[in-house]
Amino acid sequence: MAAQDSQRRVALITGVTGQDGAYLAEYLLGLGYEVHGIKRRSSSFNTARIDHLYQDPHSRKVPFLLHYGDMTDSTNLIRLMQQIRPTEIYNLAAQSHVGVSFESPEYTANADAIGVLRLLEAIRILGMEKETRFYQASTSELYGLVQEIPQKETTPFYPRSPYGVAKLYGYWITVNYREAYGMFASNGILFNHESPIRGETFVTRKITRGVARLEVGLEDTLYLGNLEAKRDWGHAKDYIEGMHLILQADQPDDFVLATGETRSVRELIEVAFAEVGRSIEWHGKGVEETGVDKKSGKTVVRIDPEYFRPTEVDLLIGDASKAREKLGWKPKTPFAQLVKEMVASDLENARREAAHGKHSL
Ligand code: NDP
Ligand code: GDR
Repeated sequence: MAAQDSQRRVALITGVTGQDGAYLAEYLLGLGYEVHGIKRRSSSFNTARIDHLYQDPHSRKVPFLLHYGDMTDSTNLIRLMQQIRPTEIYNLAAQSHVGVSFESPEYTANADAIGVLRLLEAIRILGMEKETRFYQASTSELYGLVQEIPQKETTPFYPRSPYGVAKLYGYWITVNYREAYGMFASNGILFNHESPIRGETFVTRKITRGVARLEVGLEDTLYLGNLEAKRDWGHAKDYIEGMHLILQADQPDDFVLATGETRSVRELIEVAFAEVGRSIEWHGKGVEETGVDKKSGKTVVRIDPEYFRPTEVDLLIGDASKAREKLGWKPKTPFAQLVKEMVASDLENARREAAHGKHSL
């Protein structure tokens, strides 16, 4: 590598339009990286989470460039890699919804499993093994059926969805290319992380958005699935810093990022409603269960069996000691603060919608 090349800090982020991609792009721009992102062609705008990065004059000091692409298209990925020659790749693109992966299992495998192989092969085909570091967005969904708690890097995997199985391939092909070709290729095994820009169909955002819309009078009832599932929920902003640290380590390796705390979906609902001064009383059992707002006496939560998954992950709680010891990473945002921030942001959105209505065609 030329001396000048070793100074280059050029990141390629797949999935830049998603929650993590948006936060990571902003973070890396702040560190002075030239940032390239891959976005999919869509019939409507899909860059809402990163539009401000164009507008923010502070971000204009370094280039932020978007390229059309798709994890299912090798030709596109190889061409972009050749053109950009990134020093760091963050592979965040994925069909990331566990429930949807049961509906679209083959597509999920194509994007989430073979997509990882396509990127690793692009590095190899272009002879970039020594100049490019690779981060794979692995997941606590790999643990699936509980084998050990808390879950850590050495806990056996037992995925419980087409998403989890596809991500299992992504995990192992990353390890294999590291061992076979000496690549700097690392997995971040991240437990659930959320934020005000979390996709609206993931349970945290669905709940905080639902609470806000109920409060403002845009909706009456929040329909949910399994209330007993337990997750280790952290803030996405803390986790993207961990992704960056993983690629700055001396050696490529695999790291769990988690808070070490777990809560059920039911507890999350209670905490979110408490943010707007409401407490929930539970009635009935199973799919007949309802959540009643004590203040108004109205039923605000109902169960819709459609949201149950054929196989569920019951309990996730991570042990991030390795990341703390080797990378100096630890989560900063307490759960209560995360929920507060999400409800406040969704209240603002709901009030804006109530005042101005939705855009129509
Ligand atoms: P999001 O669903 O918010 O974002 C996913 C991104 O991938 C979007 O930019 C999406 O584009 C893009 N994408 C989907 N399919 C393709 C494709 N075929 N080709 C190119 N781009 C594609 O996910 P998060 O930001 O929450 O997660 C980032 C990554 O981390 C994902 O891989 C996820 O599986 C993984 N992960 C997430 C965790 C979490 O708690 N958030 C925990 C552990 C792992 P578009 O905007 O057009 O849909
Ligand atoms: P998860 O997140 O499956 O953990 O995957 P999600 O928020 O979708 O579900 C968490 C738990 O809540 C239960 N649940 C519901 N889930 C959704 N989406 N909608 C509902 O109405 C509902 N009711 C109950 C689910 O059954 C589940 O047990 C997320 C994604 O970001 C993955 O990409 C990532 O890999 C993992 O987190 C770590």
